[in-house]
Amino acid sequence: MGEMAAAGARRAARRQFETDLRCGLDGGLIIPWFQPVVALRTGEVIGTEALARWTLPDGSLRTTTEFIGQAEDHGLMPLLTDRILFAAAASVAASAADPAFLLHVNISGHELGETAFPRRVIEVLALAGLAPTQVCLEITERALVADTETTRSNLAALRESGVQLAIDDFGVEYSSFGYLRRFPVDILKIDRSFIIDIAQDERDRALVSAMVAMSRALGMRTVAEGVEHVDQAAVLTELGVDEGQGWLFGRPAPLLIAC
Ligand code: G
Ligand code: MN
Repeated sequence: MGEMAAAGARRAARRQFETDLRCGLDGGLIIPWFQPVVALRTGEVIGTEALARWTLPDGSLRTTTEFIGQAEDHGLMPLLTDRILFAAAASVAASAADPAFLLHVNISGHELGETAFPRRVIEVLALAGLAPTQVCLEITERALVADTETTRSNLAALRESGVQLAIDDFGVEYSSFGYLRRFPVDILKIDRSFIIDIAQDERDRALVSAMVAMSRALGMRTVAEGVEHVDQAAVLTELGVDEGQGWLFGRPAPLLIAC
C-alpha cells in the first residue's frame, strides 16, 4: 500500500472506531463496572475501582486491554476517560456512600502529558457532583514514562485539588523506584503476580513486606490486587497491607456497592 493510501485507511479506521466508541458510550454499551476495595483488617468496603466494559451486540464482553489499546492508538482516550469518569463519579455521588468512600479510575499515561488534563478532570467531577477528594486516579508505571514539565505540574495540580494518585500494577515494570522518587503518589497497588503465591512463597512475602515498609516510610497506603483466597488475605493482613481487591471480596459487576 502506498503512503497516502495507508494514511487514508488509518483515517477511515479511526473514524469507524470513534463512531463505534461514541455509539457504545451513548447507547450504554460501554459503562463502568465496579469492583470493591476493602480494608483488610475489617473487611469493610471503603472504595471501588471503575473498570470500563464494552458489551457487544451479541452479548459478549470486549476486554478492556483490547479496546484501550485501540483507543490509545486513535487518540480517543480523553473521550473514554471523561465518559467513564463522569458515569462512575455520578454513580458514587448518587449512592449513599460515606464521604470517605474512594472511587478509583484508570487513566492513560498520555493524558497526563496534556496541559488541559487536570482542568478536565475537575470539571467532569464538578458536573458529576463528586468531591475530588473522593477520587483516586490510577496510572501504570509504564504510563508515567514521559517525565516532562507538564506531567509534573499536572500531577501537582491534581493533588492540589484533592484527587489522590495511585501507581497501578506496582512491581512488574523496571523503574519503579525512579517513579517514586520523581512523582509523589498516595497509593501503591501491588501487582497480582506478587499475591498469587503469597501464602506459600517466602520470596513473595519478603517482597510485599518490603513494599509495605517502603510505602509507610513514604506516607503511602498499599492495596493488594487480585486477592482470590482467604489464606492470601490473612497473610497480606499480617504483613500490614492496608487494602485488598479481588474475587475474594467481589468480582467486577455493573452495579455499584457503596457503604
Ligand atoms: O490493570 P488493573 O489492575 O486496573 O486491572 C484490573 C483487572 O483485573 C480487571 O480487569 C479485573 O477484571 C481483573 N481482576 C480483578 N480482580 C481479580 C482477581 O481476583 N483475579 C484475577 N485473575 N483477575 C482479577
Ligand atoms: Mn487499576
